Amino acid sequence: MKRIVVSWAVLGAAALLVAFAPFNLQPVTSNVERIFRVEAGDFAYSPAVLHVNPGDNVTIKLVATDVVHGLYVDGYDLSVIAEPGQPAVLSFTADRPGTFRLRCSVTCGALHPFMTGKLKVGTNLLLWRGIGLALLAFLGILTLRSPGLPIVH
Ligand SMILES: [Cu+2]
Repeated sequence: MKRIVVSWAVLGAAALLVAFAPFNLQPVTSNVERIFRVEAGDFAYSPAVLHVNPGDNVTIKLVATDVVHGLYVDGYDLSVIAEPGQPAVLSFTADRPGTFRLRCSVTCGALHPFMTGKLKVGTNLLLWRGIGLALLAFLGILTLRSPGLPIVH
């Protein structure tokens, strides 16, 4: 009987750890070259969301398809401006995890303030936490079915 109580306490503690532990204190760095071709036109970026891992070397080739557009990366304080027919390149190391807004830095028309995108730097923590919790729930079911689960002692 005592064994079941202990194992549930262990599982509960593990669940809390998986759900709330600040894993991003030590982000997994990958140092991979990530090259994106981003088309800027019609008040939008395509693709609008860029995913990279912390530590990646990111190169964004900005291609303006109608008028002059810019791309400013919030948080990194970087920008680049591309004229039609003259792609511009922005390279940097994604050393700050988080989600950063991309904004057009050139007043390009009426919808210019809405010309935004996102740079997401980081592994998908929510996904991994979800997988971890699912595994723990599975372990919990095993514990229920066999009270003498050997992982306790
Ligand atoms: Cu623009």
